[in-house]
Amino acid sequence: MQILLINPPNCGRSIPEERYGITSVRQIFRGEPLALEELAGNLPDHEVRILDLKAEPGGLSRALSEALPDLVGLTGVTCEANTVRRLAREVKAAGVKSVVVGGIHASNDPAFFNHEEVDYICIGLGKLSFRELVEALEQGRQPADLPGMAKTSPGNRLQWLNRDYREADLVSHHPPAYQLVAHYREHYRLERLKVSMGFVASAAGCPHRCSFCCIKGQSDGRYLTRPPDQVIRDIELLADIPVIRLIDANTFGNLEQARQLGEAIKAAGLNKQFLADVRSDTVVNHPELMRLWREAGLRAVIIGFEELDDQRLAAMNKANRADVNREAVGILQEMGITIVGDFIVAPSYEEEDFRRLSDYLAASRIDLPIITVLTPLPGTEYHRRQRQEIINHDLDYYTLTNAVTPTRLAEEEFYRLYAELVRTSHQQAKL
Ligand code: B12
Ligand code: SF4
Repeated sequence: MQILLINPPNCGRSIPEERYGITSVRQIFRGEPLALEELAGNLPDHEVRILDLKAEPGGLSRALSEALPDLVGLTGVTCEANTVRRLAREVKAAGVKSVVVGGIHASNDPAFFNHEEVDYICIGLGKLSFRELVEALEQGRQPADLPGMAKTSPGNRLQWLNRDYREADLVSHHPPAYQLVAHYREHYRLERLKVSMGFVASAAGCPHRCSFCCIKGQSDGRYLTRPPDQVIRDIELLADIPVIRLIDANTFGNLEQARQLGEAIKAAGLNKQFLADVRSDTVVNHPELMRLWREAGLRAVIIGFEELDDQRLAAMNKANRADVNREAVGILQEMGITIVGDFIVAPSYEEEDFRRLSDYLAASRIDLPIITVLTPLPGTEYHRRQRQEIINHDLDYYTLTNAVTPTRLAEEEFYRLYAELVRTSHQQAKL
């Protein structure tokens, strides 16, 4: 079967830019479409191409005219969801028989794609369900009972069988088809350090349940890990790439597995630098694990600090404390590990809250703060709680840099203070 997998272009709209001419909060991120490479790697008997519209924004008509695929698969996050539907319409209009949508938005809000331009919606990890679907379509069947794969039924309530996600659903014995994006490789760079960066997955999901986080939808709340030898195989496939981003939401969610993977990477002598997500309580409770990973090449970590006080952390169900966050920064700094710190400003922020965060960041040893706006992402607990408060339902704005619930300050004032915080924290960045 001829399959075209499409990564949507960089998209998303900005309220501060459109209403107040503030352009400084707009962010452009780059990286390879690992989800599509993973799906393609599991379809070795088919002719699969990957079109990365982030790297090649005008590439759709070229890709469709080169050879009309039998099936198109699209991925996307929430701010890309409208674009994914638009792309699906274009693809259908070109005569493609089957269109399948998956990814983090489809997994958390599948009903959004229950429209005629989409045939199937993949809910969760989906590597196995996608292969099963491709095989069925090839045999001329249109299954409506594949676990983890909803058949659309526009106008009706979307129904599907849940997939009970297990390690087997990671299908790690096939590596991602990195070769399919070789011609885009120059786009996948860590701009700040001017180096090429590759993505590798070692785990899926997260054992925690922060109320604002959409990761639960990836594997129906399970935390699943891949065998170390298969992670190392993937790292080795990215032979010429010096920096590897482990894209797991939480690389250290299973301590024993993380220890084994760290040991294995160290023993393999891969000579790579790694960037991975870790919680601050893991750092504080298991500094020996961080030390091991430092020796294995861990160059930088991304930590969700989110807020400055315990009350607000508790309201997010972060299951962590502000003093633990502070202690983790000290431990990592002593080990020479660079810290990228995520912080979330709430639409309820007042001038004093912005000032407090600004003072904290100026005094802290966090190398690169990333500051987003608290957003009720569909599928999250926070969305369920805030549903009635949402004033902006256009998913183009769900970039995590817009307030989609009312700001307590006058809106323009909120964005001016937010933009100022982003600007000064970038100026002070040590990375
Ligand atoms: C790498 C990454 C990126 C890369 C994406 C590379 C690309 N696709 O071009 C870059 C750096 C470009 C990026 C950008 C952004 N990102 Co980002 N990113 C991630 C990260 C760290 C990993 C994603 C990943 O590769 N996962 C690995 C793959 C294998 O898993 P997966 O995507 O879930 O895919 C599996 C299944 O979903 C399924 N599947 C996926 N697609 C499809 C398609 C089909 C057809 C099928 C059948 C199945 C299927 O199969 C896959 C294999 O099992 C996640 C956090 C995380 N740890 O997951 C955030 C994350 C996805 N990003 C997020 C966000 C918000 C953004 C940005 C808006 C920027 C920002 N402020 O953070 C931009 C959006 C781009 C834009 N402006 O248009 C949020 C999304 C929240 C949401 N619901 O929207 C996440 C969850 C992080 C977070 N803060 O919570 N991101
Ligand atoms: S620890 Fe991180 S990945 Fe896990 S639920 Fe919380 S925010 Fe999401």
